[in-house]
Amino acid sequence: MKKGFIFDLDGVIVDTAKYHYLAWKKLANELGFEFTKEQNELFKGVSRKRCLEILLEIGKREATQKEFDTWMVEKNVDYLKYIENMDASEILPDVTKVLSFLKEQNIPIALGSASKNAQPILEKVGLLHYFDAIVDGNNVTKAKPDPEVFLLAAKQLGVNAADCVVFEDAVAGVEAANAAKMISIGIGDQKILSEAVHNFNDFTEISTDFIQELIDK
Ligand code: B16
Ligand code: MG
Repeated sequence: MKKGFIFDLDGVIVDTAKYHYLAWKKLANELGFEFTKEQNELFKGVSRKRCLEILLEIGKREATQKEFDTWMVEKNVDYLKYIENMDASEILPDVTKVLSFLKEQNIPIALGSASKNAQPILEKVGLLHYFDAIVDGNNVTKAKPDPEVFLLAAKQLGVNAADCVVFEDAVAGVEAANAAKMISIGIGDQKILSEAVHNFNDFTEISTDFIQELIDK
């Protein structure tokens, strides 16, 4: 059966969580409260809108619809400034090794990200050409843990959901991959991502032999 591989972006291909953190922290500080790195963990894989809702809960702040919309834009304007100078040096270790191996085997590759900034980031770091399909926050109506993003990616690749492998760093993302009946691979802390079918700290621990086994299964 033809296999497809789906990559999350933030935390899997690049560490943009640090830039999201700086932009959310700036907004929190402007609104008069603190926002810690630990709290930023809650934002991984979560849509921008949901992140702002959580931020306001943390700061115990009410917002009118107009304020909410303004802060969403403000955070993204700041985030775009932080990612403006991203380049290939920000690709996480051995991600390119796995992408190149899949490409050599003619295995279709998709991006499945909650971010609305996914495509420009892939362009900046020079990885866009690896991807046969890009499904991101601009294409879906339901956020992870809903499987919509990954099911749409599988559809665009022309691969059955059950024949897809998903690399994810967020609990919501692993849940979404499992809900889509895909093979979930957790990238990061195994204790946090315990629901994943396979776990690795990062791509340096993933051998091409292991990828080949997934392709041949
Ligand atoms: P944006 P992923 C997610 O990307 C991030 O993990 C999450 O922290 C962020 O809020 C979300 O994208 C939306 O990003 O504001 O750029 O649309 O991990 O699903 O690739
Ligand atoms: Mg992620």
